[in-house]
This record gives sequence, C-alpha cells and structure tokens, in this order.
Amino acid sequence: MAGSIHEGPEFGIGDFVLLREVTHEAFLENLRLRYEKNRIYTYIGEVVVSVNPYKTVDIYNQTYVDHYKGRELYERPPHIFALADSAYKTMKRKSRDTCIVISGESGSGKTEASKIIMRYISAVTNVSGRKEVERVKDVLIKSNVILEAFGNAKTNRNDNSSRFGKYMDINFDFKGDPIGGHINNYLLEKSRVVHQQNGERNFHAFYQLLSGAPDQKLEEMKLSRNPDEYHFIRQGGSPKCSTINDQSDYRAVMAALKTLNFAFKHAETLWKIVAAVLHMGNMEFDTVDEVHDTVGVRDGHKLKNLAGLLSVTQEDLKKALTSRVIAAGGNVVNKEFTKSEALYARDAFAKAIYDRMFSWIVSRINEVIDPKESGTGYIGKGTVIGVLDIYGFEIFQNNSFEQLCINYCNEKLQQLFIELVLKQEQEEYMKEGIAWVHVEYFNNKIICELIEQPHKGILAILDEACLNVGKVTDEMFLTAMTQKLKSDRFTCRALSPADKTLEHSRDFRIRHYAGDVSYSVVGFIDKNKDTLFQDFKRLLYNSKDELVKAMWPEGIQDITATTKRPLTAGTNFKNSIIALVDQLATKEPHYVRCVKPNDIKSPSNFDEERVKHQVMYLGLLENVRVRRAGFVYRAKYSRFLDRYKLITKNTWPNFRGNEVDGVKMIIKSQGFEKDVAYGKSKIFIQSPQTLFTLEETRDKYIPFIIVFLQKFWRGGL
Ligand code: AOV
Ligand code: MG
Repeated sequence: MAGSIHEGPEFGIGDFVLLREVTHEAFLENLRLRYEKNRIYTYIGEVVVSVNPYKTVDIYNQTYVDHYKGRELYERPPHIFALADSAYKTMKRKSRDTCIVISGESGSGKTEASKIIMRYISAVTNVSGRKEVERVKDVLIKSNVILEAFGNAKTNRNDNSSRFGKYMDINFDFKGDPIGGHINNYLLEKSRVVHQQNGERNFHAFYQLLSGAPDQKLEEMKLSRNPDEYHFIRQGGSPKCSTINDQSDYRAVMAALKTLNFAFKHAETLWKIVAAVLHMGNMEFDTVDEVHDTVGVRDGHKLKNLAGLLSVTQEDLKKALTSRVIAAGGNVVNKEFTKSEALYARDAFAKAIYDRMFSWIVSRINEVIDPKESGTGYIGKGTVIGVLDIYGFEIFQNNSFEQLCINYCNEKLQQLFIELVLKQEQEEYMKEGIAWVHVEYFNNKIICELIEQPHKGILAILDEACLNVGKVTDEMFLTAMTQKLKSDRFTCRALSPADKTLEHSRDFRIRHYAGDVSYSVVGFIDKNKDTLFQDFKRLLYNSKDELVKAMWPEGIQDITATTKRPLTAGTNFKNSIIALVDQLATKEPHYVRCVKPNDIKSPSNFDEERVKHQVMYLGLLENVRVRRAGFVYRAKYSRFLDRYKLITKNTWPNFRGNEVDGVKMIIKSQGFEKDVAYGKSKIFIQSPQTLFTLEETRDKYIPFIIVFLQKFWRGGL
C-alpha cells in the first residue's frame, strides 16, 4: 500500500496520463495488468477509473482510511478514497459545493462505489465525536438499505441492480461534519412490479417479506413463503439468487426502518402494501355477462384479503377492479370492464400503488435527514457534496420505454462529462495563464437532441401521439417517428401489412454513444401516458389506513372536476434529468468511471473485447489525450517543493526563499527546464518521463534521508 502513484512496473501505471504511448492497446494492457494485481483503481488525472473486482478486496479498512486522509491524489496509490477526500477537501477548504458523478454500465460497480464514498466520508468526519453527527451518519448510510430493498432488483446484468436513479446531497457544517442530506429519486422502473423478463426478479422487498417475516405476520397477511405461488414475482423463473440472502436482508431493512425512526405502524403499512401487490397479481376475473362482456372477481376470499390489507371496503374494491366511473357531458356513468380491461386496470393499480409507496419512502427519509431536523442545531444548508448513482446504460434482449429513459439519462451524463472535463481543463489553463491546445472529442449532443428536442425529438413525438383522443397505436407512433426524425442516429422499419408478423417491425434503433439499441415500441404510449383511473385513487384515499390515505391525496377530487392533463412520464423524466444536469453543472465535479470486466460476474476474467468497448464509449482515451494535450501533470508549488525538495542540496532540508524559486532550482538541477511551464500557483510538467525521473530520483534519495534523520534524532548531527 505504501508509496505514491508511482508503484513500480509490476503494478502497471497508476495514471493513464503517464502512459508512454496513448493507444487502445497500451490502455487495455495497463488496465488488465492492474486488475490482475488487484489494483482496481487507476487515474486519468483527477478522474478515477474503477474496474469491478467481483470479489471482496480488503482495501477499505481503517488503515486505508488513515493512509488517504488529507493527502493529495498523487501522493498515494490510486484509490477511490483519494477522490472522496479530494471532494471533501474542496468542499471544506473552499466552501465549494462539489459533486461526485459515478457512471458506467449496469453492473460495473456504481452503487458499490457510492457506498464506499459515503463510508469514507463517514470515517473521516466528526473527530470530536458529537452524538448528533454520529446519528446523522448512521441514518444516511442506513437509508441505502431501505432504498435498495424497495428500489433494487436482480436483473440479467446485475444481482443488485438499481431500478431507480438516485442523487444524494450530503450537507456539511463549517467544521466539515455531516449535518443531513437530501435525496432526489428518478423514475422507478415500475413495470417490473407486474412483469419480469426471464432470469430476473421483482424488487427485493417482495422476496424479503416472504422469506424474512415471522410466521404470524405472514399468516395475518394470508401469504405463503413460496414465491412461486405469486404471479407478479415468479415470471422470471428465478426467485432464488445465490448472492442474496432475503431473510437476513428483511431483518436489516426492519432495523434500518427503526434507525430512521419510521413509525411502527408505517413500517407495517409498507409491508401490507407489498403483500397487497402480491395478492393483486393473483386476482382473476370471470366473464359474468357474455352479452355485455362484463366481469366479476373470481375469488371472494382473495378480494377480502386484499381489501383488508389496504383497509378499504370489499364493495368499493370490487367496484374499482371491475368498472370505472366516467363523466361524459355532465353525466356520470358507470362503465363495466371487459376481462382484458380488468387485467389491465389491475396491473396499472399494482404499479401505481408500489411506485407511490416508493416515492413516499424517499420523502419520509428526506424528512428524517433534513439538516434542519437532524438535531445538530445547525441553521442553513451548509456546503454539500452530491453523489450521483443512477442506473447504468442498458441493452437487453427486449428494450422498452424504461431503457430509452435510462439510456437517455446516460447520454446526458456523458455530455456533461465531456463539457465539464474540457471546460475544467480549459479554465485551469486560463487561470494559470498557460496556452490551451484544442483536442477533438466525440460529442454526443446530437443523440441527446434526437431524444429531447422540443416539438421534434422522440419524446415530443411520443407526447403528441398520447395527446390524440382517438385510438393511437404504438405502431402509429412508430410511423410518425419515421416520418419526422431525420438523423443518421435513428433507424426504424415502420409496420407495413406484409411485415405484421415480424417482431422487428415494431422496433426502432438508436445509435447511442455506448452502442446500438433496438427498442420495441410495444407499450410506449401506455407507459408514457401513465394513467391510473380516478376510481383507484378515490378508493385509496378512502382507506382507513391513514398512511395509504395520505399517499393518495388526489383521490379527494370529484369525478366531474376538470383537471389539467398531467405531464407524461417521458416529459417528467426529461425535465427532471435536465434539472439534475443543470444542478451538477453548478458544482465542482469529480468523476468515477466504472468498468465491468466481464459479463459472467467473474473475479478473474478480463474480457478484452467488452472492456475495450467500454473504454471507447466512455471516451477514456480522449480523456487521456485532453489531459496530455498540454501537460500531463500539475501541482501547487508548495506541494511540489515538499515532495521533491530532498533531491537537491539547495532545497533540503529547508528552503527559506520563495516557493517558485525553490521549485525552479529543483527543475534546473535535473535539467528539465524545457519541459515545464510555471503557472500562477502551479507548476505544469509536459512529459511523463520527467515525472518518472523525478519520482525515481526521489526514491533513490529516501534511504539516505532516513539515515540522515536517524542520526539527527540520535543527536549525531
Ligand atoms: P451498478 O450499480 O453499476 O449497476 P453495483 O455497484 O451494484 O453495479 O455492482 C454490482 C456487483 O459487483 C455488486 O453487487 C458486487 O457484488 C460487485 N462489486 C462492485 N464493486 C465492487 C467492489 N468495489 N468490491 C467488491 N465487489 C464489487 V446498475 O445499478 O445494474 O447500473 O443499474
Ligand atoms: Mg446500481
């Protein structure tokens, strides 16, 4: 662990900027070498590249915390702690809001990275041991347990995949201690509540309840322990997952709910809602009137259970499941459902109730971690470090509306990265009075525009299709896209009568920065409209359970009241992502770029092709080039002097003159004058070789210095 960024050839090079040549081969070779030696972190300047080790690596303990605390990035071997420390120092010393943006595809290690960062911040703060601050830290960390239970699921890419986006601000007081936080959540993938692809699971909470709840509780909820009995959680065919222990996770969630001060009865209601969704999935309907094609609920017992769990009357529940009230021309009429309408309404109901519960959980956590409520007595919001951990880029066998949103979000973050990294570099050069050299960089702005442009983009065309009162089909939306979109990033085959049987005729394809993705339009209009009949809202608003009622305040509305059409799911998502990106742009950014070494979750397989693809689309090589375009390395004069003063007699042991003069003496003594530039506060070094030589010379002198110091301490000098 000891040593600087310069660890010796057997561990590869700690900063890609210092590679002797910038080629894909050299980049991959270095990444592979480091990965094989358990060096999972490597820098590109201040950006951390992290490779998922798929095994426990013992590099996060207290010794490591102490080793990185208060140090500069290049003084220690690359580590995510160094980045967390750098964000923390900026926040504390400059009182600047900072953020850490973690990106990479599904399963590359983003969520783990965000937790490691939080634990590091927790470990280095509150040195005076204030009880309230300890509590805040505990609450911030435990909130993850709850959010992951209700918002994560096993997918084919990741056993613990985040199915919602999360941006968490941690607020600090002037001492640099955490005093609270705030979470923004983005679009929970609620279609998972009613459907899972082969090999996948529903959200963890369902399995946790069935495995972990005491017998008596399950009995009260009329649930069996066997997940195969429930339609909504057995479709993926894999209720057991070897890396997950649902039983102990249930206990952890219960403990976390307690730590976060969730009222006991509220926690009970959350599990009742989970149970209600399970029962809902098994609700079946029979046609009772062939002529009018109307339905009734098949099993009265199931209806009774469900009504009990939601604290609503059986009568009202039955009505809402089998019919809806429509206001037409001032008249209110009751319209009975057909069988397929009833199944559709049931699924919409299940998704909505789960989604609303998730949002409620986030808002409740926000109340608890609000800096004003935290009990630390701090007034105001202090300074923040924001940590962004959002769902990674996804390409599944079958990609739908959710994948479009997720991938759009990744496009936006990539765009922000490009802009900020370039901008930051440019600004640094200007600030230091050093000339800037332009570097070509792939820009994905055109893909963002293809999706988000007002009136012209995919989401706008989708909204237009949803606005139409008549029956607009997904296929019509597809045709509208082919007619309106003019971009070489978009291709599609509109449905022609001859094509009807072909699956791909419902697909459109986008060339994303991270690869080509085919999306199936099936369900797009429905998912974007995201309607839930007022009948269900009213039903839940009338629940005797005060929490269920509080989750559905709009149920109070009268059926005849005219209301504004709510924004569509796509537009809502787009707005929230644009707001997020704007917010991130105001903060000083730090980046973690996560790489997935293979698709089989193996700790010892470095799949060159897969990694190369990620290195390419994450623009890592361009990142290195930008960084090297001018100078590979820069450091404050004082830091540089401290580190290298031992290599000349003139500066060792103490240099009393001006820092810049001291630095110039060192550079001159090694003959590197032509390879450096002197900025206002920093020295800039152009070639990696110069830095290597400086480091090697320093290493050579260290044994003499130790002997010197030993003599000094013994009074021999
Ligand atoms: P993700 O957040 O990037 O995917 P995770 O952070 O959930 O990915 O990582 C996936 C799995 O990889 C974890 O459950 C761990 O088993 C393993 N892993 C990742 N990082 C580490 C690490 N530093 N040390 C040990 N194991 C690790 V997604 O949320 O699917 O986009 O949507
Ligand atoms: Mg994740």
